[in-house]
Amino acid sequence: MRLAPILVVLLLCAAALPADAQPSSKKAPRTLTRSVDTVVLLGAALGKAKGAHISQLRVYALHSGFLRPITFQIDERDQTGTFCWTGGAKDRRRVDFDRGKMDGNDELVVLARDLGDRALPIHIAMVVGAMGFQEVEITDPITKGKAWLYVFTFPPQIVPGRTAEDFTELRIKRHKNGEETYYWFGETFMYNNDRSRQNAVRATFLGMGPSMTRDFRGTPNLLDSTQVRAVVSFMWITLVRQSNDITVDIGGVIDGPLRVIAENQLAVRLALGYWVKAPNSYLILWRNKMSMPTNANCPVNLDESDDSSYTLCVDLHKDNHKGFKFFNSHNKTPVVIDGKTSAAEKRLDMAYPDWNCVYSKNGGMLSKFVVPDFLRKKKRSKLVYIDDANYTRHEDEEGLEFQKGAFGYQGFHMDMRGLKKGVYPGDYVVWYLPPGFKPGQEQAYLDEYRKPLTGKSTKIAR
Ligand SMILES: [Ca+2]
Ligand SMILES: [Ca+2]
Ligand SMILES: [Ca+2]
Repeated sequence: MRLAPILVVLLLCAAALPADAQPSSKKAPRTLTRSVDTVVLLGAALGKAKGAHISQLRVYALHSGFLRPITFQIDERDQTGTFCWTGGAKDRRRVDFDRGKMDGNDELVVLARDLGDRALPIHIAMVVGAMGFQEVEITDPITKGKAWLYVFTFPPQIVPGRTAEDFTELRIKRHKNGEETYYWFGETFMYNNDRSRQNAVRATFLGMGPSMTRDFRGTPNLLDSTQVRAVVSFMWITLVRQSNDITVDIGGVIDGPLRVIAENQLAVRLALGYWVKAPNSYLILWRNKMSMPTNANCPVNLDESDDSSYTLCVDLHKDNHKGFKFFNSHNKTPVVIDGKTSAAEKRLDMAYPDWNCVYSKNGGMLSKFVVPDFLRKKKRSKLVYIDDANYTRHEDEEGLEFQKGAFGYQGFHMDMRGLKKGVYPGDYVVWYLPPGFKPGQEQAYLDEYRKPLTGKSTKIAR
């Protein structure tokens, strides 16, 4: 009860405020309209919050004249930029050099939809017990719309509890034979690799549900599977590597309320002792998407002749594809996915797309395969789209898919002929669209990737 007098004084201050003098935020209301984004801010942009112990920080936003706690996550990175893994492989775990304080390369994560109006000193004074605070102004680089958040520091004895929401979760089920199933839970979706257990991130089940659902038993599976096919020709040999030859193990993990970051330990054996690996690569699960920033290390120079390519596609479920449509950056008029190739589908512009989208009234997927420009522009780089219940692919013959036929099978084909040995950065992003999605709404998601919200520490208005 040592703290009681301080609290009493603070409570009296708040109580002394006459009801009709309720501070208004009319001076600087939120003008930020973006709401699908997750915002990532470097510690360097957090002013006075830097140097504080992370366990003593809480994040607030001003709504209807009151500062209220919002859900946040702080992930530390060490001096080499490596995330300070708190879970996953034991030998990958580490602590930051400052042992848990906020420094320049640590990252604060918040949701754009939670951000609020700009606070006045009178609002700040109502946050009981805080030792200090920092205002952070968030700006949409496209519209210049603004919103604010407030990072408060509390004495260790009286740090308020955290909000209870946990939008992202990775659950790993270990089977008796040593295999593992990875369940990736977002806010309104879950996918797992249960039928392809050597690849932690290959989806063989996708379910969509109401916000914060964790039980997907009885939820229809929307997918057959994601499928990858790599062809590499070098030193007079041509190798084909399919989904099942590509192993993705997970190293370190950080599993917070707003994102799960997992180290991607991808490995593909070529031949002659050559392996494709992916140093400094991640699988990141967000509230409404999965992103996979990857540095692919090509260990050999690929031949100019013969085929060298990488194909990354998704096939929908043979029964549960009904009601789905497809459109993309080059084909804005949706075509119907029904296992039959229509005239409109035959006329699709097959140029390499910036993005692809499949959607129904129950939700959908918006995907982007980001590859180096010179590969995207190669002549044979293109869209893959097949809607034909009788279609048979290589994968079918080799038993790598689970259902015969192609139902809105779509994705990206990247030409790699002549690729020089080296490390190539790329990213694969899939947003899981909530029910009610309509064409045109994809722009909000694409803006998140193309023009992320920015933040800087500011002094409060007086
Ligand atoms: Ca750090
Ligand atoms: Ca730190
Ligand atoms: Ca069709």
